[in-house]
Amino acid sequence: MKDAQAVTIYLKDYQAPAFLIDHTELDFQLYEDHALVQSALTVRRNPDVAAAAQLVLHGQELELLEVAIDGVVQAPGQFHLTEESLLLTAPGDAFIVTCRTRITPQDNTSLEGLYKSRTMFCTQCEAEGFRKITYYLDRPDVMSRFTVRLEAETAKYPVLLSNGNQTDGGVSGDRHWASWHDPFPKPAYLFALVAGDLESLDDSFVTHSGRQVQLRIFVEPKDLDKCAHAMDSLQRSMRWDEEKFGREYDLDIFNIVAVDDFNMGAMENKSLNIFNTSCVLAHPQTTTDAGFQRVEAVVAHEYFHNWSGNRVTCRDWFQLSLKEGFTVYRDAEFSADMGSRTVKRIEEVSMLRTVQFAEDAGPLAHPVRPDSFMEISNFYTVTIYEKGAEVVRMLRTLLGEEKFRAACDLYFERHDGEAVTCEDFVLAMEAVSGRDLSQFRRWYSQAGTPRLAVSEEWDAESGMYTLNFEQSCPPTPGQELKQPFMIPVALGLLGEAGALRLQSPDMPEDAETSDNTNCVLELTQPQQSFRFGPLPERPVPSLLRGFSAPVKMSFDYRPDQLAFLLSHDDDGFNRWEAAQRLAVNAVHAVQLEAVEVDQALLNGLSNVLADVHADAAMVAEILRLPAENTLAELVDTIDVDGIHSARGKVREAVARHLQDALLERYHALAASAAYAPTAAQMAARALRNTCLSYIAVADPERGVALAQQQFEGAENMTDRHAALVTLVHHGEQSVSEAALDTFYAQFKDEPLVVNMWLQVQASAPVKNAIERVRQLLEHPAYDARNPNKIRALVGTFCNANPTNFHALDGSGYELLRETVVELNSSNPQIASRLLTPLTKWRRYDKRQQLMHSELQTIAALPDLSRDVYEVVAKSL
Ligand code: B3K
Ligand code: ZN
Repeated sequence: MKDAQAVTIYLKDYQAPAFLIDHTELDFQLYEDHALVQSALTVRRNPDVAAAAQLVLHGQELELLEVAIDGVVQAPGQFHLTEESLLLTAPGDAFIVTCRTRITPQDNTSLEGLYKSRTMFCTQCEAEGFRKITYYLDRPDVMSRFTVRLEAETAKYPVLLSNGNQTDGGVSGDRHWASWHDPFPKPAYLFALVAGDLESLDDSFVTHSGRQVQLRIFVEPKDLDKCAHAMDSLQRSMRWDEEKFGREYDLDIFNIVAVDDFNMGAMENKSLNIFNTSCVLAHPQTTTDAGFQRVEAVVAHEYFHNWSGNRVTCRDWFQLSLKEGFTVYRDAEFSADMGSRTVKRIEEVSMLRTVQFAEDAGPLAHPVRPDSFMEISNFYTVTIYEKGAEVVRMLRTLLGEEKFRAACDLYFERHDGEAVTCEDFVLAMEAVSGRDLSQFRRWYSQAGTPRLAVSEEWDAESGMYTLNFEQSCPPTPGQELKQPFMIPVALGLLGEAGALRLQSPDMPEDAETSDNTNCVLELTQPQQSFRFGPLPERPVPSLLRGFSAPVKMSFDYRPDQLAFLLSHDDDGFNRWEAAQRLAVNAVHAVQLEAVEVDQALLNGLSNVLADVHADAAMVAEILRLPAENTLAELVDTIDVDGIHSARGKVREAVARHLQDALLERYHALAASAAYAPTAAQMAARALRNTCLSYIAVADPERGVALAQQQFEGAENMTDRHAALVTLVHHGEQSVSEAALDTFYAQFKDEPLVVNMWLQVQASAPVKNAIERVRQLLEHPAYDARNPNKIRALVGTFCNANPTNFHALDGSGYELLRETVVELNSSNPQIASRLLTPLTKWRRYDKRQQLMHSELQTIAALPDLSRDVYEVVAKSL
């Protein structure tokens, strides 16, 4: 690690750019062993900033061939080159910088900048990848109109794409070229280019005001039959954004390109979205329902960025959540509208609790708007994305549907074409609602998950019911003391006969109440009480409905009260929540004193399973016990084996108690129609496969036999995959091996299915898992350069196989360290992301030392990337 690379960048040091670039002209000559990039930048001084003598352009890993200002080639003494910049003397207020650089996309394994994925050229520029293409003001507040010409060999790269509209093209010898112009000014992070041998699925969309948009999804020819779902998702997203947010598409072309080697899910480059194949390809034979849903969600997310991100972008990277949190909120609402709103919310909250709360409780905790960073790539986190979306959701809850929508309209209208801040977003919310959101702003500046302790008082004589709230927030790195948050608490009070009418002497007259049985309390003080009544009976409170705030809420519910909420709450989310609380209590009780599993849980789940009219997806969610990682998040010191074994016992008790009903529903839910990714069918498959896995727990012989039948007869990947998981997790070794071999033989030419095959093995809670993973690292199907493969094998093992990853001999930690060390030089972004499980070392008792020492070994490496350095240094 060079000291210069361990530089921390602070939000408080933000300065507007001294120069702007009105127009950017780029010319790419793509060859088999290098690429030549020629740029012409129309630069002018920023009139709002004190004059600077020097223009400092960003650049990394570039070979500078020539730089000229207004046509005058600069001699070596006239410019200054460092490892990360090019300094030029500005001749006046406006001038043209032309630059020629040489790069080697073929050797670019970081998958940032211009690189090759299999046979095609593609780019990834967010956050700071453009500087690996040419010298530039690579910061989001410099927005420029781009004109791009690209040229490559015709036979190998028949398709040449960039942002905006194609304006020209032609052939010269065995090469051809295309010119593109994007009329919308944009930051360099939204630039994209693709050259490859691709085919496309074509369709169209007519916008609200009648604009005819050509839609194309480009893939390798073998994948053309897997694009229909993405196309359908895109069209539905475009319509939905018009209807729900009044946002219309603004160009005549919208292209999506699928690439195999990609560091994340997808990228929202203006009119040329680039996708990881895993987030665009879908076919019933090769994709599970979860895969179909992911494609729908990611297509929507990237499309929605056209407004929340592209038309209105971020001033600086500290504001990342301005576009990401808001866009996650938008895609979550879209998915909720497409399927079951309650199930979608349950999925979001499970993930938030397991992953984001853990981040908030660890050494890398940071606010939704961070104050500082070393490497921005490390800040594409669940806090920025998912907690950021929760912050937007709370604004919606506080303002109400209508005012929230009006405030979004105002935000887009005020800032169209600008690079702005989270503060601008909140200001729009204030302007429309007339509210003072000063205290609410702490959600952007304070890290950590607030605790909310709730208690009740009941006065039988007067019928007055009091809820007492006490909020606090634990310290996080650099933030010892926290100020109280503004916390919206949605609630209802339930009586024997149903929801009670709410009247409270402590709530303002105009408080947001959707009806008189639901209300939203606004907590602002460390301690606060609200009275309700007079009530006809002592109620059971349904608190934090729909998870109205990202907090850890505690209330001393009795088991019978939870059972009551599980069967009677009209808030679907809180029905699930009641089951989760019962399950968590059962696991803790078994872990502490090996007692019998609470009847309230068993009977409650039994009632839910028996309700054939309830949404099957919701039933499946309620039956699913909290994951080991979720349970780990609830305790200070994590006992990996204790959690695993206690959860296993509760699972067995549930499985045995429900055995007959599980079998009955398993058979009753058998498919009667051809596969379709509809909400109803997906719900049935989810519940049926949940039943299958429980049956295998209660009666392995029967479960394995059923799984075998299902595996052989499956007509879609959802059922085949679920059966495979059951066979591998519960079958004898010979059964499990045979199924894995059959599966591999059938799908070895489908990379995304091979990833599932790796995942199933990496997550198996079986004895020899680590050896298996080591063997797979050598398997021809594995590719140590492909992020999807790395995530499927090593990522899954470290994150979804707790007992094996945390093996007491340290073998799991060693495997992770070896992988990180290898990736540190080839792909630092993936290396640092993979490291996350080791950063939690303080939470583990006897394993601490082993985890810590692996981190130290990494820290001592001579050439640590900035990405890995930051994570390791902050964790140690
Ligand atoms: N904006 C991109 C993420 C880019 C990550 C760069 N390391 C995808 C998305 O959130 O839509
Ligand atoms: Zn995004």
